[in-house]
Parts: sequence; C-alpha cells; structure tokens
Amino acid sequence: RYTRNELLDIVSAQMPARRWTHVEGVIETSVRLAHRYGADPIKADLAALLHDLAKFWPVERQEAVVREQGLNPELLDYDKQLLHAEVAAFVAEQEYGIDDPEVLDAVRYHTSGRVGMTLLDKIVCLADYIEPGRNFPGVEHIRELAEHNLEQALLAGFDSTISFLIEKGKIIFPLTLLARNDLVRQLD
Ligand code: DGI
Ligand code: FE
Ligand code: FE
Ligand code: FE
Repeated sequence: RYTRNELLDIVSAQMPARRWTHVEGVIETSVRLAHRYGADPIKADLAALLHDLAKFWPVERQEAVVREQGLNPELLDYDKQLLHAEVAAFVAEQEYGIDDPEVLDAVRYHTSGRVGMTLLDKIVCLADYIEPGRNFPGVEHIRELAEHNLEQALLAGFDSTISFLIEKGKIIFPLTLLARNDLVRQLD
C-alpha cells in the first residue's frame, strides 16, 4: 500500500514535466467537479492522479500488457492513444494495490468513455478535457457547460473528439460512439 505522496512520486517519475502539469490540472479539476456534482472527492483525486500513468510508456510496452495480461484485445485494432487508459487501470490494481473498482473504472474508461458511465467516470473524463492547461478549439464552451450540466459538457467533449477524429480521417473506437449516444439518451 502506497501513500498519496508516494503515488505522486511514482506516477510523476513516469512522464515528462509537461504531462505531470496536466495531471495536476486534472486532479484539481476532478476534485472541484466532485464537490459540485456530489461525487467522492477522495476517489476523484485518486483516479485523476493515476489516469495517465502509462501515457508515456513506449507503445510496445502498452501493447504487451494488453496482450499478455488479458486486457480487452479489441483495443489493439484502434488508435494507440486508447491503450494507456486500460493499461493504467491494470497497473494501478496489480502494482499499486488500488482495489476500489470505481476508481479503477474511472481510470480505465477516461479516454474511451463507456455506456452507463458512473458519476466518477464522467467527472474524470470531463476534467481531462477542461483542466486549466487544455486549449483546443471549443474548450471554453465545454468549461462553461461544466459549471451547470455534467452530461452536456461531457457530450460536447466527446463530440469534439469524434469530430476531430473524423476531420483527421482516423478510425473511431466504437465504444466512444456508444458512450456519446448514451449521453444523448441521458439528456433526453
Ligand atoms: O491522455 P490525454 O491526452 O490526457 O487524453 P485522453 O486520454 O482523453 O486521450 C485522448 C486522445 O485519444 C485524443 O488525442 C484522441 C485520441 N483518440 C484516438 N481514438 C480515439 C481517441 N479518443 C477517443 N475518445 N476515442 C477514440 O476512438
Ligand atoms: Fe489519458
Ligand atoms: Fe478524455
Ligand atoms: Fe489526461
């Protein structure tokens, strides 16, 4: 079992300073959103701390974890950016002893989203879009939505990712489309 400070050291050692600044932004934003929307701020803090721990691992190492540890093999057929989320959840559980399934799921689905996202899933995924260091077109609008409506803000985030992927001619992971459609239904 590691203390929070030990986890901060372990995770920050695995990424460049610029990415660590992003993680600090996601921590701060997740905790703020947790207070606003009634999630557990301790869980939000922990999931945010862990969410990108594998982001700067070599892709081959991420793929090896997916293959050898029986993670969702479908991931191997889509953008490599999707791997780090499931790998992080696996490492957090197996190597760092994190045993809270809500925290592990929020890490695991922070990139793709999923159908039936929990409050904590939504908060970490949205915080990842709007933390203070982000500046993609439309981020200000998503930040404003995030003040009032968690689902609307997250939907705008997924829509922006999906539009970006289409714009770039990239393949879309089907779960992202399902997650997006599920949010539209929740907003009906
Ligand atoms: O790890 P971060 O950069 O903080 O953010 P993230 O984990 O949300 O990764 C988002 C990146 O993944 C973004 O550049 C788009 C890319 N990506 C590629 N294919 C997909 C995808 N993102 C989603 N949600 N769905 C995809 O199919
Ligand atoms: Fe990520
Ligand atoms: Fe995200
Ligand atoms: Fe992130």
